[in-house]
Amino acid sequence: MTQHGTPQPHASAAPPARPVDVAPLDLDEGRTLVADLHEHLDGRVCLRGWVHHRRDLGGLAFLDLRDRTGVVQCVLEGTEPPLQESCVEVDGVALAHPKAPGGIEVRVSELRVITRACAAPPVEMAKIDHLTNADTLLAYRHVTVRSPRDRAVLKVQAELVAGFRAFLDGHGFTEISTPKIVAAGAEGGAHQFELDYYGQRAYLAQSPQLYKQILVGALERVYEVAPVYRAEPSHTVRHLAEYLSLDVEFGFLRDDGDVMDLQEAVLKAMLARVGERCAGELRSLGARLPPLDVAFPRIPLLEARELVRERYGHTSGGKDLDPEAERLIGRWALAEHGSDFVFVTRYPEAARPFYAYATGDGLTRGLDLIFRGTEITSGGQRAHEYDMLLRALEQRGLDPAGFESYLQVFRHGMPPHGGFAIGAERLTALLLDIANVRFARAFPRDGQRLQP
Ligand code: AMO
Repeated sequence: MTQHGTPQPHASAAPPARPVDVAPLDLDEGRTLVADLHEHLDGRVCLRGWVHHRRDLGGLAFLDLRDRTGVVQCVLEGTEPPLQESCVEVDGVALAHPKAPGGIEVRVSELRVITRACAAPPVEMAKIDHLTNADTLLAYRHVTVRSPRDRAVLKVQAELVAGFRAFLDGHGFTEISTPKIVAAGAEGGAHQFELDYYGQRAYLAQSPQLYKQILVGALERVYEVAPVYRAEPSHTVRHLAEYLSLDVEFGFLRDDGDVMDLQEAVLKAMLARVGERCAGELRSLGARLPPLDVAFPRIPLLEARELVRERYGHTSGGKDLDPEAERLIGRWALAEHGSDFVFVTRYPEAARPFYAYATGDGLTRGLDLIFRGTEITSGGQRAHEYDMLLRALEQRGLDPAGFESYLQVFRHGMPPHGGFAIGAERLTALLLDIANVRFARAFPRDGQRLQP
């Protein structure tokens, strides 16, 4: 029995349970992966994968075989390879071959077709180029997404997300899952997808904002990895109608400085992981990691606008920074601080949603992070007092009734808190120098696209 007043042991402070013995599982039994071929030089191998490319050269057929780890050149005599993208299994011998891509070639003794492709792919997989034919590539995305380039992009993004989770798991955060069908949008009235919910009007969630804040009351530190929906009126290369939002929210912070410290640490951990695990992908995409030993500079929005005007002669339109001003402030951060990142802080109330923490001087503790000249995150400290929120809603002409359960939480003790959200596709695209954010999502949704 615990004596009155003695602190209860915290669940996460308890010793970890003994690991359960799980039988080892080898899903690749009897098969050699392309990435492991160098360990089997001059030995017999059995490969499984897709016919990535094929060509005939006077009695010899060359077949590039692709599996989940890479592509290798295979040479066959006498057998005609099946159509591109057919699934095959080949037996053969792995040989060092300096002229073959990757330095290895497989001399095939037997080829078995696992699944025969019935039609040639609509686009030559080995020759995909994102600068041309964007519409064609997206129209046939179900096949073109198999290209080495697209696969590399998705791999890097998966590592970014895994790095995000790993870092936060290691710092006392709990992963949450919040509704994507909601009664009111958190990010302002426009740009919402409306739907009929059993006869009631509902919307697709623009962000998990209000729910992640509510769950700070339960779990103190939370994060979510989930798609969100924006009925964007503008068709640009940086906007999607559905994107992956990497959301963070945590309680008991001092001010927005803590939000920036956490954000910087998370992003550096994510990028470091990509550096460790995706060297091949980065090389093939010609991408470079930003320097990770440089602190991200921080500049208040009003100073940033002024700086951009004085230094580059650009007057930013609107209350925010326009895209050109973002690009220029990114240029300044690189020139003056050697940083690919820059925080823009202290946004005016008029440029932030009602939940931002207002400091009473017309400004907020809301901030954005710019990476290589484009905004990739928004965040900041939030209003955590009931009256403050009511005032902010009224100021914006929003009906408190639409936010009833959210507002109620602020009557039950919410700590000072804050957080941020990273747009996963924007981060991926900027990291990998992909001009159109659509190519940083497996199946992008935009004003023109609902298929595939
Ligand atoms: P915000 O609306 O600024 O903030 O979105 C956060 C980040 O999400 C990305 N993003 C998009 N990416 C692709 N297509 C879009 N249409 C799109 N819109 C936004 C951007 C952006 O920086 N609730 C707040 C976050 C917070 O304060 O925690 C929010 O959603 O990279």
